[in-house]
Amino acid sequence: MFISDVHLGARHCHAAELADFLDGLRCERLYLVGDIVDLWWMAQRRASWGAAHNRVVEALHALRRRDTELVYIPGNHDRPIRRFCGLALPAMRVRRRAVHVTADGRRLLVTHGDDYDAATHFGSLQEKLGDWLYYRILTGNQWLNALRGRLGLRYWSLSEFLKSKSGAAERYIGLFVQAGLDDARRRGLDGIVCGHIHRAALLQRDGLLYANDGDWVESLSALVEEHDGTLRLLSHLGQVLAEIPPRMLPMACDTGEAAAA
Ligand SMILES: [Mn+2]
Repeated sequence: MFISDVHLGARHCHAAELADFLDGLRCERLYLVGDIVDLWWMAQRRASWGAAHNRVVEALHALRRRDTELVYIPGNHDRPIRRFCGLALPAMRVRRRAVHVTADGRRLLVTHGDDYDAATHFGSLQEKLGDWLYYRILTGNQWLNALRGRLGLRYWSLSEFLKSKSGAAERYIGLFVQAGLDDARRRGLDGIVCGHIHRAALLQRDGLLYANDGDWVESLSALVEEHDGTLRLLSHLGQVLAEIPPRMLPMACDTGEAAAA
């Protein structure tokens, strides 16, 4: 399983939903694909660390006790943890990036995704301004949905709406996806698993796979690989948002037989 962009300690983190999701989870390995703890927020703002945030940490400990292997790949909001890359701590391994091999043999680059900010012309000033604006919009979202809730209307994401209406956001996302795929191809891999842009996706393009596990601020989603290599994007309630079936694997036996013949 892969999750990222939890932003623990930040005001807009949906820690309770994540804790519920992790409580029922059984998996061999959990990749924490960056921005898990929002050190940036906690240093710049007042940390909002409530009981639900502790429940997430406890749920991770419980997974560890159930023999789930934890791999932490720090992102830009938990960048200081990159100092520990390469270490095998008792609880988890910390890596700058990883290569995950699926059951059907696909080799996937696992990385947070902020490395592609340069490719999307997203500088550090824009990063700071973007973060500020993003959190402002999320706060607007909370107010709006509190009001909608009181009026008996269902949840509606203002920031998703703005992102889908804004051509600049779509262009940015397009450049990000392409930069990720280019990086995977350069490394001779079959695809990429990342996060960072808070836009969950699971797709194939030019023979490569692009998976973005989303976030726990808005999309509340995770990426899972089943035992046969099927990849699924799941909502926090377990709904399947997207799926890619395993690759057929006749090659190994065919070539063997051909060689024997
Ligand atoms: Mn990030």
